[in-house]
Amino acid sequence: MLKKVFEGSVDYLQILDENGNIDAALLPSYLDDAKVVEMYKLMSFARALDAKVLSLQRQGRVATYAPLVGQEATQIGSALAMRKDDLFVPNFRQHGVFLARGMPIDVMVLGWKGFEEGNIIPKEVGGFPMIIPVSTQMPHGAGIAFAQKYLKKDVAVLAYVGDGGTSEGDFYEALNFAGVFKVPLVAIIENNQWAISVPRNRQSAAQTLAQKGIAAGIKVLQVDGNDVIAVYKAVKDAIDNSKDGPMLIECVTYRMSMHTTADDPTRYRSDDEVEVWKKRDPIMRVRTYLNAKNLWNDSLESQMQNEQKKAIDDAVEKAEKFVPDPKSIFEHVYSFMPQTLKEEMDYAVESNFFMEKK
Ligand SMILES: Cc1ncc(C[n+]2csc(CCOP(=O)(O)OP(=O)(O)O)c2C)c(N)n1
Ligand SMILES: [Mg+2]
Repeated sequence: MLKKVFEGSVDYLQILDENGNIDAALLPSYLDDAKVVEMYKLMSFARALDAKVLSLQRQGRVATYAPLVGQEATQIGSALAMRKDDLFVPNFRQHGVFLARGMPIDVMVLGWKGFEEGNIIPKEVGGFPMIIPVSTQMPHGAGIAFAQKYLKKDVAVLAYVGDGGTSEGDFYEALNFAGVFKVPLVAIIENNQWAISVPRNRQSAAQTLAQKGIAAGIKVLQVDGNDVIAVYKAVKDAIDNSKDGPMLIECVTYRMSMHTTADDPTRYRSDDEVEVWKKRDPIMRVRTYLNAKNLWNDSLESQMQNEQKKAIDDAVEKAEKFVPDPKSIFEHVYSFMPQTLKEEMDYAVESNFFMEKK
């Protein structure tokens, strides 16, 4: 006997195309004009913050930085879809998610300056600290989602991972666990086409990254990750259904800039490729849409830009006045601090190690 025992498919969702045209039949009824304006403002804010931090890094005023430019729709669309008590685990590029969830900008800047205090996230933000080891946040996310279910809380957990991160064992283990235990996990792949210098087509021979969830028995969807409305709808629907189990959403987007400030993308990718993606910009299409509906204009734009610039400049000024407690890098590692570490801590305190030497 030979019979087919499984067949799968992956849907792709786009609602607002790159020219600003909307697919009215797919526009969710719960999305009003004010929400789209909010999306536009937050995406612009995330981009303005990104540009500022990049320039601070180039001046030696913050340490290594991972730019988000190009990925605003994925980050803002998914963050705005979260309910008040929902939680999220980021990797290292989700500054837009933090911004949309109300993370104080000056605290984010502290993190980029390398201070532990930048990892103190207000509870209402619902975020966990950024992580560097690729994909380790995924089992955390699945476990946190399991805890919500165990505690009978109606809380969903969003877990962000890159295209590169989907090749890690942690990614599959998290999805497998989430599927078996039907936990309220919404796994979001930010497929920005690159994992440092490794392109998407070297990452996996699978036609989509979304289909990796099918093997785990969970719902999957591929979304235009540069369409904030599609991302919002996909994630909101996944959250609304999260009590019934997890979902994997692949957001197809593009990393317009370098991997981090330690990277030079011109060494491994062509300008032509970047030009193609420039035309798919996530912010421009929303502006075109809002302009056509008379919901936006140049004067609103310059007012917004001024407000956002002031908020960013004030936050940077505050962060630059921050005096770090040298103890903070030693404490909270061991419950009983080893003598050798204590000696190093005492030396750091006595010698004013972190203060600028005059
Ligand atoms: C376990 C592990 N391996 C390698 C690295 C080095 N590294 C940091 S980011 C990165 C690529 C991540 O690519 P992707 O998951 O697509 O996320 P993106 O940077 O594109 O947002 C690598 C290999 C690491 N931090 N952790
Ligand atoms: Mg990537």
